[in-house]
Amino acid sequence: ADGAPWWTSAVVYQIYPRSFADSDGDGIGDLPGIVGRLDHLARLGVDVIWLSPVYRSPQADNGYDISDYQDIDPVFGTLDDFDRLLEAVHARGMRLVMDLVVNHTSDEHPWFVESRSSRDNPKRDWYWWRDPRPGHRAGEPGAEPTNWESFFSGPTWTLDETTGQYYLHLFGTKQPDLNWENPEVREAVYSMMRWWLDRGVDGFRMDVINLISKDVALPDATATDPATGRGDGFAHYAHGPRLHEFLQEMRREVFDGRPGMLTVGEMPGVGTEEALLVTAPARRELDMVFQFEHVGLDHGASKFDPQDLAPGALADSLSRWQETVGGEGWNSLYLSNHDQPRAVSRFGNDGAYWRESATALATMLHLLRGTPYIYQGEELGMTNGAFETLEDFRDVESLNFFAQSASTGLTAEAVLDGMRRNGRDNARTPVQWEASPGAGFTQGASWIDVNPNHTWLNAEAQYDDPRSVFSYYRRLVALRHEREVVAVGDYSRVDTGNPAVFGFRRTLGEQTLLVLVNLSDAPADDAVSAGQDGAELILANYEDGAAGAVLRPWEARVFVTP
Ligand code: ISL
Repeated sequence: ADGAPWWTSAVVYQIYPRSFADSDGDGIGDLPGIVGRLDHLARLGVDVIWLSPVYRSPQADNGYDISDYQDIDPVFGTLDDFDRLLEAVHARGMRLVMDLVVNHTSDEHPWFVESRSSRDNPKRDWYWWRDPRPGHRAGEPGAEPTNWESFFSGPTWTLDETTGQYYLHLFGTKQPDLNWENPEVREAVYSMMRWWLDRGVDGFRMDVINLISKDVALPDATATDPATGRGDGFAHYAHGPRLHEFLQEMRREVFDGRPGMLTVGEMPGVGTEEALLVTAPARRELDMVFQFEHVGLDHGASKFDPQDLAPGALADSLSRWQETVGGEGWNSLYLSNHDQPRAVSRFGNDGAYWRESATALATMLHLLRGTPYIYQGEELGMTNGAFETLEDFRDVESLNFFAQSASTGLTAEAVLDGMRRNGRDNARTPVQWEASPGAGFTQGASWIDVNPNHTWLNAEAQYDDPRSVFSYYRRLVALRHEREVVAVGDYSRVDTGNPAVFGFRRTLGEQTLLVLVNLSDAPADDAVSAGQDGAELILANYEDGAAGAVLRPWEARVFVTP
């Protein structure tokens, strides 16, 4: 659209390299593996690849713990492999966006190794070091400088014996938080970012970027869990007083004079007001953010205590973000990524209505206002993993939670059930390319089990099938390229009289797109009458198109006028 940024009509595809394609048979995906599968992305028609971290890393959190920002981890390849990938991506007219993990580093990063070496090391202040709580002996339970619970269970502080002080880590013990208050830290990060842009990358997805500014007083959480004595410190370590200042500074220092870039900030717990501030173009912060409201709807006491969603809850949440952020600001649209269970298993019905619900959810997501993200395998309708025992899981978040749950009174079976439903490993089983053992992902032994359903659910089986989930995703991606109304049309909700049926309109000038999606297993009467007068059906996910006024289970129809 005239004057609209390029990414309004773009679709982004996320690659989690560990699980995408393994070229050397070590059971772990790698960069040459990605190059070998780029035709898949070209066929799908996506515009941008977001590559999850491939930097040098001890892999304590699968690369979200970086020990060298300017090198590639040997499990993924070399810098030369990276340059070849970038060239191949550009040759196909796509862009490549790197993952930027700068709230924390690995404890094996030279910056941290120096910082921990002595209290007066010049890099001491690059991280958050604090004395034990007054009146407590270093190392005893409760001596941590704050009572915060970390994202990966346990305290957010670990004692370093060398200097008798604690360091802050909002995630795992091997992921110490950088101190963004120190201008040297910020300059080091910006110069590393410029180095990648100079190499040719097209922007960054910024990991937990809303956590870089903290309340420097580091206040305790007020509510605590009696079982652990710890609580949620989010109010003190997220959206701190200098967040917007840091983002604006980064924009000036890194992105000024470089058009065509993409910046997307991952912001767990962000609300609509803050998201609008970050994405309103005039404020010059980020292009868009990942918000978490809709992926928290089914969380109970924790994410491992999943609850069933009320009908309409998903649509209500997404609709509210459309109305509050999507006009002046901009939304990222996603249902899955490497941290979330598979969308079709979580929000759809991966049994009786597998194909219908995968395509219904996709219709909803891709026709909202914002930039859609496809997570690898979602375009095939990949489902949650088949994890039987504890030994089948790999993720540090799940394993730490399981270890801690023994002391919090939950039964092992209940926790395992939660991990099966909501654990991050669900998203991390290998991409299913073929029916063969190893699913075309690897010739070796995969680092995490391939889903047994790859025998029928795989890319090869879907490419030439016009009814496949893959073919449907192709049409959705193409629609955004072909129709301006999809890219930049205004959003308004349509009341369908049935909470399970999500209806919305997109309008641009005289043109209107009407989207009706039944997000349930039950047929919905009369849901269609709203849209039929004079409108042309341009997309539907049941073979016989628009038959009658009843929307069948997980049926989606898209009309355009005039
Ligand atoms: O996965 C989550 C839901 O429980 C979040 O807590 C997640 O850890 C959070 O969204 C931050 O995610 C990002 O940073 C983490 C990393 O483990 C995730 O993979 C990454 O996407 C720490 O770098």
